[in-house]
Amino acid sequence: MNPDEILRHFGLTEPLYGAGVGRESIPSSGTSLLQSRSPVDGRLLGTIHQAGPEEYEQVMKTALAAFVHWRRVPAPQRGLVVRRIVDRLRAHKDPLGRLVSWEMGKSLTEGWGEVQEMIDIGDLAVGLSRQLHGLTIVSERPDHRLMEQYHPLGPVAVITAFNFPVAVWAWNALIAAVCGDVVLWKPASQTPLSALAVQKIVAEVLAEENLPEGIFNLIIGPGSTIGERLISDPRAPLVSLTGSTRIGRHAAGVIGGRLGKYIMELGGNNAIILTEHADLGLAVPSIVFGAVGTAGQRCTSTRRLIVHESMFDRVRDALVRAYSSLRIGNPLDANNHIGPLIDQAAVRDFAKALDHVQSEGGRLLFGGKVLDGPGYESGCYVQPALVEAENHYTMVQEETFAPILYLIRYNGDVNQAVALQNGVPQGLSSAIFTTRMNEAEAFLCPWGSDCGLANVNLGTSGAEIGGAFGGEKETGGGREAGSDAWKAYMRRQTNTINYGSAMPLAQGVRFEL
Ligand code: UN1
Repeated sequence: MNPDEILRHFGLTEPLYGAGVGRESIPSSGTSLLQSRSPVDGRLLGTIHQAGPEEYEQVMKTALAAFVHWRRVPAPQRGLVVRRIVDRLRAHKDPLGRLVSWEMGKSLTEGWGEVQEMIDIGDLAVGLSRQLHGLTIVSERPDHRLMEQYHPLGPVAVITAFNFPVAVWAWNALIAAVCGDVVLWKPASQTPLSALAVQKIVAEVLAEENLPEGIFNLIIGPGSTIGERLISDPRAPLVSLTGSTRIGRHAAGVIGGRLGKYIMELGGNNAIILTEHADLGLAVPSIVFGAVGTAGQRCTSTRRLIVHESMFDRVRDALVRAYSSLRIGNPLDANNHIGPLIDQAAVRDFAKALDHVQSEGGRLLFGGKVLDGPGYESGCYVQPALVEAENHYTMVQEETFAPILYLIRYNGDVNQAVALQNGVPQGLSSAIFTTRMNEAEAFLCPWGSDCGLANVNLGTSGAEIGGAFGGEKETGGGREAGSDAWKAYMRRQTNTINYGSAMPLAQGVRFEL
């Protein structure tokens, strides 16, 4: 299927509009156009009329009206609707995965993997729809009951990044939906067509179920207008934002200023530690996938490798060998390991970071070229880079969203490696390779890794959806996906019920009339 066929398959024929509450999108009154260009070969995939303030208002009003209905639907029935959406995603896995690959540039196996991630979280949400539970707590007063309930929260704003153009929506939207919320989705400007395809799939199911429009909504528009409106709108009690620390810091200020709730999933600077007891047979493929998978554009991508001095030369040589065998090119060709970066701006950031780190003393060990010539006409392909560096370099302290792996030596014990791993402002994902139990436990213990994700003998990326996903420090502190992350999408209410005939006060306070 070529991109035109995929878009036709999803009924995405021009004119395309950025605002949608149901099956038909809302024609935009504004004139702002957004072009989606494929980083694979530079072709124009489609042009979207972006939403303006009027469409925003229409979407928000429809969402609020839908919420009034949706929150009354019993949660297990909401789960059945999500189940139908998941069935439909299963049926569309191939074309949707392909569209993600064309529009974002990730390899096709990762494009399919991304749709699988949507399916997995959807399955989890269906199960969860029968498990939304609070506690009951013993009361200190006779004939009293104390309990907690979780109630739907309202419209949830979901702002997603280009690197997982559809899965991160699903983590948020499918969980929010079983919780009884409605969702307003603002996707990244680089990947609007993938979002439009998902909106079509979902709206189709809702129409078949005779549900009102406005449960799942899409608003494609510039961050400076639509994004700002979403974060400052008190009608959206929760904003879930995936993006850079810079954007997250701004949004957290705005949302915090109105005392709204947020889930932030921001930058990572993820490290793998290789101790002197690491099994390199396990470690090397994990490092390479972590560093070059999705062309280094996952928030969980491996950016730093902290290697014990005694292993350093062996590891460096093994990585140079592995990097030499990587095939870079069209991500829809299964022979290639790595596709393009998202756009030429990302390529410029990659080149700038490499220049900068070398000016700080970093040594380029392999790669780092911007590729041109046949197959690379889009100008978005680069050769992944290996750089020997030190942890305190400015560039090593920052997240560059590109395939650059910094190799850092240590010569002490595991605690020294952990201190280096923790010695950055971000705190998303981390990993250690060791066959020694005491080293693994030192990494996982309370004074070990300070990240939201900490793995033993596997890499930093590719988390399953069953666990809570997110990180500490500048990563923003939010948690999405599995475990009890659903609680953030609901409001908690504590209830005290008196079933006796007296009116005792708590804390033994006496008040008699
Ligand atoms: C992201 O890069 O924003 O753990 C999400 C992973 C994927 C999700 C990454 N399951 O790499």
